[in-house]
Amino acid sequence: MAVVSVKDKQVTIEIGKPTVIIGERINPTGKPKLTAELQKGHLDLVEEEAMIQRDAGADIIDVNVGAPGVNEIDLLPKAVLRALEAAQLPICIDSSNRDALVAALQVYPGVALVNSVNGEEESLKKLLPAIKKHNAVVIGLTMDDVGIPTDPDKRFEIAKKIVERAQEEGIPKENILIDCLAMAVSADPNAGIACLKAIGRVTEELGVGTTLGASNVSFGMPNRSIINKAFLSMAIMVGLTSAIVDPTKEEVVRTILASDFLMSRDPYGARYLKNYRQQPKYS
Ligand code: THG
Repeated sequence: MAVVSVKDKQVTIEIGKPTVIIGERINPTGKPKLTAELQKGHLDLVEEEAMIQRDAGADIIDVNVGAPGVNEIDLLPKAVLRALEAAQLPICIDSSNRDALVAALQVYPGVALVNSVNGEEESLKKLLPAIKKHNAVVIGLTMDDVGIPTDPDKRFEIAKKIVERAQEEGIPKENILIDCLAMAVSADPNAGIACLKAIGRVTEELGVGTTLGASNVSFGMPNRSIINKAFLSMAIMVGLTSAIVDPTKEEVVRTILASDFLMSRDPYGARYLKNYRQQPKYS
């Protein structure tokens, strides 16, 4: 069981419990307005998006400020603090810049979720000591210097290596989440099955929690949202414990809550019903 926190607010990520919703909207990918604001160092939009996602049902807010012309080492810590103050929710610190991840960890008031390390020795060497030092929770991507294996058993082996290396560093298993990486099924018909098989093995054999950005599975197809929702439901069936999604898409949140209910991860539908009652226009 992983517990991330900010101040007195805690979020538990645990196998068999409700799927934790990580809001993905603070990410300049495909968003020209947010990109321009971040390039100017303006964080008003970050604050706004943090609150919108909290109100839509996010449990954790992902913060990624990676765009051309942005100094992430300077801006990521500021954006993380702005988002957590606004939403009063734990933050998933998202960057491919390892120095920026460490800089944000240093200012974080609680237990952060660090997104991410991968199976490359360089990534593990640089980030695991900082993650241990700050008692953070880490997301491990099932890829390494060779790339993302198509074989689910090879992805499992990378996950196992990340868990072992983290434990050697003194990071408990509870503080690790594995991302089995959804890839485009339009390019490789087996990509969906491979990801689901890897999630199942990581859940059953390593006993660690998992996360997933589901939207890649539908790349290249029309009506992507229905494919993403179907896939999320399948991933929750095989054990997925958290999902990186846009919570303002209310059907995504409802799909997650419905899947938890069906998998006995939300006994008597307590969370499902709470969400239902909060939305008078539910249809
Ligand atoms: N795994 C982990 N972390 C991740 C991902 C993952 N972080 C980044 C990403 N994937 C998840 N976040 C996003 C953020 C934005 C989009 C998709 C995933 C996105 N943006 C739209 C676009 O590109 O066109 C713009 C959408 C809009 O305007 O609302 O799709 O897999 N560990």
